Amino acid sequence: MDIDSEKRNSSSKTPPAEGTSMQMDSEEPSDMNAGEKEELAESINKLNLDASSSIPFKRKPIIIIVVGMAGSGKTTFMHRLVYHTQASNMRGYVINLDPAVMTLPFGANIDIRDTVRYKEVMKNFNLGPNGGIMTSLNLFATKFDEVISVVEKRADQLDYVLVDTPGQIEIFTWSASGAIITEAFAATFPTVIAYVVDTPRSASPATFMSNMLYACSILYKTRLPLVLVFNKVDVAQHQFALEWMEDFEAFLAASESDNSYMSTLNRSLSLVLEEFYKNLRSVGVSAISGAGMDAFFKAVETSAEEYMETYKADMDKRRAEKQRLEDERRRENMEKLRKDMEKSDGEPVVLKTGLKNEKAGKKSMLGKEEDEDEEEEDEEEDQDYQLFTEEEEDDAIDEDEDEEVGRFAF
Ligand SMILES: Nc1nc2c(ncn2[C@@H]2O[C@H](COP(=O)(O)OP(=O)(O)OP(=O)(O)O)[C@@H](O)[C@H]2O)c(=O)[nH]1
Ligand SMILES: [Mg+2]
Repeated sequence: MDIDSEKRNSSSKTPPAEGTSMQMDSEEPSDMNAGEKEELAESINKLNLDASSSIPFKRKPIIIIVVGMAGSGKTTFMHRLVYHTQASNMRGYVINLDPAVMTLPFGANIDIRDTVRYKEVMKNFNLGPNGGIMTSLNLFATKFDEVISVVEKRADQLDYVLVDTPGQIEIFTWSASGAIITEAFAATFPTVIAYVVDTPRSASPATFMSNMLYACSILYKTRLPLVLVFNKVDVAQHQFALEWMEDFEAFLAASESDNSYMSTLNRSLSLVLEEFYKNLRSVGVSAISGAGMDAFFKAVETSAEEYMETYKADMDKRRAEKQRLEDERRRENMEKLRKDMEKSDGEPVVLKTGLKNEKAGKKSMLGKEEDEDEEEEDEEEDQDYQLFTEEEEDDAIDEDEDEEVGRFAF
C-alpha cells in the first residue's frame, strides 16, 4: 500500500533503519517544511472525516410494514389497504417482500419475485422452503439501497408505502436481512409496524399470550411504533383482547379454567406485559369486509407523529453515538499514521520478513542505488549469496519465495 505511489521511488537514498519493521513512504519529508506537513495531515483528516454524510430524512411517505404470524391475513390486509388508499385518494406505493407467494391479489410496484426466483434459490443452494425464503430475502437485502432510492425519488407524490412480508414471521423479524430492510426504511422515512393478529385464533389465553409476546419482542427489536391489528373481526370481535390488555384481572379470570403449567406461566407473563400494553395502539379490522380501516389509518398517523417525536430522536441519538465512536477511531488511526510518518522521516516502508538474504530483498524494494553504493552492495551480496549457497544449497525454492516476499513495499 503506497500513501503516495507517484513519489515512492524518489525516496530511496538511505536504507531503512535496522529493526524498523514498517515505515511510511512519503514525498521526501526531510525537504518538507512544517506548513506542508500540517497541510498534508489536514487533507488526510478531511478525507476521512467528511466521508460520513448523513442520510436526508423525509416526513412523508409513512412506511407501513405488515408483519404477523402465518395465515393471520397479512396479504389480504395488504389488499384491503391498497383498495382503501385508492378509494380514499391516498397515494400509496406497494412493495412485496414475500418471495414464496404464488399470486398476489394486488399489483405491487416493487416485487421481490421480479428480482429473486425463490424456487431457483432452493435448487441452487440445496435449501428447504424456509432456507429458500431466507436466502432470497438476504439476496434482495443486498440491493435494498436501490429500493430506498426509488421510493425517495417518488417521496413527494406518496402518502404511504405498504410493505408485505413473508408468511414465516421469524424470517423477517429475526433475520439480518429483515433488520437491514427495516432500518433502511426507518432511517429515511417515518416507519410503523402493523402487527396482524388472527383474532378468532387468539381467543384462547395461551395463543393470545404467545401472540402478544411475539409483538412485544418485535417492538423491542425494531424500536419502532407498533399497531396491533386484530384482523378477522367479521368472524370474532376483538373486545375480549382489549379487555385482557386493559384489565389484568380479566385475563386471570379467563385463564382460570385452564389449570395447566402453561396457564401459570401465562398469568405471570400477563403481569410483565402490562407495561408493554400501555405503549400500544390496537384496532380491530376485517381485511375481508373492510371494517376498521379508518381507525387503522388514524392509528398509523398518530404512530408516525410519535415516531418523529420519540423514535427518531432515539434513533438519531444512537446514530450520533455510533458516528462519534467511528470518528474517534478514525482520529486515533490518523494520529498513528502521523506519528509513523514523522518517525520514518519519509523513508520507504519495509516489511521485516526475516530473510536469509535480506539485503537482496532491500535492494529490490528500493530500486536503483547510487553508483558508489552499488559496488559495495554487490560485493556484500556476493558474500551473502556464497554463504547462503554453502549453507543451504538444497533450499533453492525457499530463496525464491523469500525474494518474492521481499519485493513488497508499504
Ligand atoms: N374471515 C376472514 N378471513 C380472512 C380475513 N383476512 C384474511 N382472511 C383469510 O385468512 C387466510 C389467510 O390469509 P392471507 O392473507 O393469505 O394470510 P397471510 O398472513 O398473508 O398468510 P401467509 O403469507 O401465508 O403467512 C385466507 O384464507 C384469507 O381469506 C378476514 O378479515 N376475515
Ligand atoms: Mg401472505
